[in-house]
Amino acid sequence: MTSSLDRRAILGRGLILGAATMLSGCNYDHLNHPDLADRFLTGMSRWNDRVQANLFSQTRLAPTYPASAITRPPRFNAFYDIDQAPQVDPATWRLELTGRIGDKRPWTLGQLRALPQESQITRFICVEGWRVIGEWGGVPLGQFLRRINADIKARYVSFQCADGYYESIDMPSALHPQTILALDFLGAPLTAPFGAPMRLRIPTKLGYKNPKSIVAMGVTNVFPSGYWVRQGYNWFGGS
Ligand SMILES: Nc1nc2c(c(=O)[nH]1)N[C@H]1C(S)=C(S)[C@@H](COP(=O)(O)O)O[C@H]1N2
Ligand SMILES: [Mo]
Repeated sequence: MTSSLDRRAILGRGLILGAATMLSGCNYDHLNHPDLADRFLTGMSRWNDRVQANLFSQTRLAPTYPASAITRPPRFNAFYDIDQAPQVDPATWRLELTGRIGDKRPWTLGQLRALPQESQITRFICVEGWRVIGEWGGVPLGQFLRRINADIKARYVSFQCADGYYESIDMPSALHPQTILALDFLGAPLTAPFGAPMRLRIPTKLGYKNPKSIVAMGVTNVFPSGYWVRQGYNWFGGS
């Protein structure tokens, strides 16, 4: 019998693969019917978002692994080469808060480190076709959202990064117990290429939904989209 987790995984990947296939398949058609092709693709992708959101369960956990399974060395990816990663000064860095949040005072790294921390060994999947297992530690996002008195009935949580990257996730995924604002990677503070001083680690979603070097976080009902989503990737991005 196929477990619901397996079915969700198969369906999720199938939808993403389907969208990717159509994207390349439509390039030719695009020459003749640019508006129609764009509208069709965006419509399909938003439909995929809804299907995936309905299949998502806040209590279903992504698989965790033993320390022996950790991939070494880790694998870097961004829309630039590793030596171009933004250098953020941890002493002056602040997490800025915007939107539907009761207490919008910015947070220092020291304040975030003083909160209860959790760490987990999970699998990270990039749509480019590779996967690694790593250990990330930090502050559970759901606990943080409640602490800053965020409107957890709002639809989206958005993230802005030091390199201009941006992403957003649905509120149920933000409140998932394995979704963390990661400060540590492989047992040490995050390094610049891997998202220092803070990144989102969300093992229920694909790699591009894990923004690095976050400088601002917002809570909103207005669809914030994302860097790769604007270029045709599916927004929900479940793994
Ligand atoms: N700020 C920022 N975050 C980002 C990206 C990026 O280019 N900039 N790339 C995303 C993609 S596509 C992937 S696969 C992962 C890679 O994370 P890693 O370098 O820790 O493997 O970061 C994601 N978060
Ligand atoms: Mo990725």
